[in-house]
Amino acid sequence: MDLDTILHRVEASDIRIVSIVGSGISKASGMPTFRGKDGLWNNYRATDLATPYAFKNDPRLVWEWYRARMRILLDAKPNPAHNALTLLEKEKLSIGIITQNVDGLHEIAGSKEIVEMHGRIRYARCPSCNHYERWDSKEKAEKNSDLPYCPNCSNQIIRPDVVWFGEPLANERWNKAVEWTLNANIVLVIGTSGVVVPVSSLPVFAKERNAIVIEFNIEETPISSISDLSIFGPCEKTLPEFAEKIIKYSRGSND
Ligand code: BV8
Repeated sequence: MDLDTILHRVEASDIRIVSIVGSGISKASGMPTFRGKDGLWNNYRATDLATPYAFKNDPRLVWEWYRARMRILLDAKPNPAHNALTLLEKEKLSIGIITQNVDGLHEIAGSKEIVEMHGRIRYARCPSCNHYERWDSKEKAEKNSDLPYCPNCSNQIIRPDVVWFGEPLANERWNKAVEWTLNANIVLVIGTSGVVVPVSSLPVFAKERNAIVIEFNIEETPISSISDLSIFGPCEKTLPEFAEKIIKYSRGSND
């Protein structure tokens, strides 16, 4: 089915988009993906490092990994794919962005309605007191093997404010993501391999509610089989083209 046919399945004056986003959207901003060949950390797998066990077992290695990612992130800027989602929100066509990414680039792009399902790498927190601090600075990201202890209660090593594998997602984030997904009539699934639970189940909920599911990826994923349309190509190119098309379609209703 082509995009025009699909779009005509929703009222031009009643477009409610939710975007479910993964690391592929930030590739063009210089952020490596988790599972691609240029994966985040070639000699280790993210699932080996982004876990409470890895942090307990070797906090230095885990902090080395996060500092390395932060050094890349400090130079990263939103790309045309992030900006396309901000434009859809400005045009009042987007309910919100459900992102698995922890890089904060949607917020920097100017999007307001965002749920960061897996937390935020630009912040660190103490596991035992309520100390919370920004981590996205040159000095904090520089290569060093010191372990950052909590300046408040000092007996704990602070940790990135992210959700690790094996940790539950915050209820309020999950509830909001489900509410948005059930309220959408178009769900965009952008730059995600669709393997991480529970976010990967959201497109299935949408499909069950007869929402239109459109996938943006450079290759087939498990989401492709439930998508009404898979638009293959780099999303930094395909998403702005889609946004332009759907904005034109929505405006056609007011002409
Ligand atoms: C939970 C934060 C329960 C940290 C992340 C066995 C089977 C099934 C499930 C499990 C299992 N064992 C364990 C689980 C559950 C586990 C899970 O899903 N594991 C996976 C690996 C199977 N999930 C969890 O543990 C979650 N918690 O279930 O809790 C619970 C309940 C009560 C009590 C205790 C526990 C928590 C998951 C969160 C993990 N944290 N990140 C950090 O970032 O440091 S996940 C991490 O993966 C990132 O957030 C990342 O975004 C996310 C998903 O990956 P993708 O975004 O999809 O990235 P990926 O590289 O995979 O894909 C990129 C895609 O982009 C590719 O498709 C590529 O083709 C495409 N692409 C590339 N370039 C472009 C592009 N597309 C378009 N344009 C381009 N230019």
